[in-house]
Amino acid sequence: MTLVPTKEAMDALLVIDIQIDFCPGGALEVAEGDQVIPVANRLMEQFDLVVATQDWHPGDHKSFAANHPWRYPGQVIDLNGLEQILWPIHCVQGSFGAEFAPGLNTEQFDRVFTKGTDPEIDSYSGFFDNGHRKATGLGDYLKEKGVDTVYVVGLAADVCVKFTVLDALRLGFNTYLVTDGTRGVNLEPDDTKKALKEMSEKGAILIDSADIGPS
Ligand code: VGL
Ligand code: ZN
Repeated sequence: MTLVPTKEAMDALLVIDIQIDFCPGGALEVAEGDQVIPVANRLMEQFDLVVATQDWHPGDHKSFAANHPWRYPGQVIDLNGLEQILWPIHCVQGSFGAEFAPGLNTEQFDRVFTKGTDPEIDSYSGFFDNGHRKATGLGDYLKEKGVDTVYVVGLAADVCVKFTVLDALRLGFNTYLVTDGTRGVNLEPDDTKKALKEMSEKGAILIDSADIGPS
C-alpha cells in the first residue's frame, strides 16, 4: 500500500481592491477606505496564502460615465444586456489611482488577479465578470492550492467585496467576511448594512479581525 499524502485543507485571505482610487481623495473614494489597510496587513501575517484583486480598467471602459455622452456617475444604463451603474473614471490600467494603497504590504501577496479589463463588461467579483461569462482564474487557483475556506477584506463592502463573497459561496468555499476590514461606497446610505445582511443570509460568516487567531 502506498501512502498518498493528503492535502490539508487550507485557508486563504482575499484582499479585494485596496487601491488608491477607492481610498479617501481617490476618484471613487470610499469613506474611511484607508482604515482597512492596517487590518489587512495584520491578517496577512496569519495566512499561508494571500491573494489580492486589482480593479484594472482600460480607459475606454463602459462602466465609466465619461465614456457615454451626457451621462453622469450614479446613473444606470443597460450595458450589453446587464444593468450597469456608471462610475467616475477610476482604476485605469497603469494609472496612479489603480496602484495598491500606500502602506499595504503587497509583498505578502502570493498572487494578484486583475479584473474589469474587458471594456464591454464590468467585474465586481474577484471570481467572474458581472454576467458570469468569464472567470478571472481566482477560483481555479484557490482550488488548485487546496483552499476550502476564504476570509475576505477590502473595498468596497457594498460592491466588489459583496460580489466576491457571494461568488465564493456559490463556488462552495466556507466564506468569512471580516467586518472591520471593509468599508462601503454607500451610494444609498444603507447600502453597506444591506450588503452585510445579504452576505450573511446567503451563508457568509461575519467576523471581527480580532477573533482571527494565528493558525
Ligand atoms: C468597485 C465600483 C466600480 C469596487 C470597482 O472595487 O468595489 N466599485 N469598480
Ligand atoms: Zn471598477
